[in-house]
Amino acid sequence: MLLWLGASAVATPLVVVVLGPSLPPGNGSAQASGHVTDNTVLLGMATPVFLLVVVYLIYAVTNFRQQPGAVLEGPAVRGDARVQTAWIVITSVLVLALAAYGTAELVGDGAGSGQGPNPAFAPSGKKLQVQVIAQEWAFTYRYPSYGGVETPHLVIPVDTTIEFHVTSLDVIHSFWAYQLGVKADANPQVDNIVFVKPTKQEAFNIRCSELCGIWHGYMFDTGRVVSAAAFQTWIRQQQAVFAPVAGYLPPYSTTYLPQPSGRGT
Ligand SMILES: [Cu+2]
Repeated sequence: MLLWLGASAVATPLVVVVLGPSLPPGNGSAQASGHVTDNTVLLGMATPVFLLVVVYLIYAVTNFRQQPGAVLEGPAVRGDARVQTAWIVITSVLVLALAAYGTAELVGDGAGSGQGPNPAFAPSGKKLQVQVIAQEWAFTYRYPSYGGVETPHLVIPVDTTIEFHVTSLDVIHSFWAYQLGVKADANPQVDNIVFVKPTKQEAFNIRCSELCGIWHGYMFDTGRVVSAAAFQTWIRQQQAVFAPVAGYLPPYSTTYLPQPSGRGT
């Protein structure tokens, strides 16, 4: 017990203070920073549990080793009210505390996960809507507040709450913006809403995280978080570049149907 207490007293602060800040997914958004905190809490709580197992194992291997020539096993230990009670109480407290903590974190800011068409937890204040359209095998993005322009790249302004509307034109995909701490399923005919507030101007990785067909592994992209001014410049460029095809786009909608009528023409 003393060995375990000593090891925990040394290792737990080290894990929390030294390892914690470098845990995934980084600090690209308020939600991603929340994930880092959550991962640190989980790892910090798991450290004494892990050490209990390891310290006991090493102690048992060195101290309960069978002596040469011995043929008998030690006496069986059956039932110990104190140990059993301690085990049930401690593990219950750990799991229930994590459930409460996880719920509080989720209620706080949605934690960067898709909340479906009617989000239970929506941040207040100004939001920029960006639609993420998945299809085999690429993502495209529409900006309804900029005339519904559709672009093959995702660029968003820093320190702005983004309201992603994630949908699919065909099969089930999943929109995963790693450094932003965002993951949301892209289902056909579903408007899956996810909120994120990027806090760092950086490039971020986008991947499809739902096996969606033969080129699923190539369904990735690099997005960028830029300054508000740079975003304005970029979105105007996109509007100009895509102006000639704008007339061929379907009107902006939360979901889209495939167009069988277009086949064979
Ligand atoms: Cu996909």
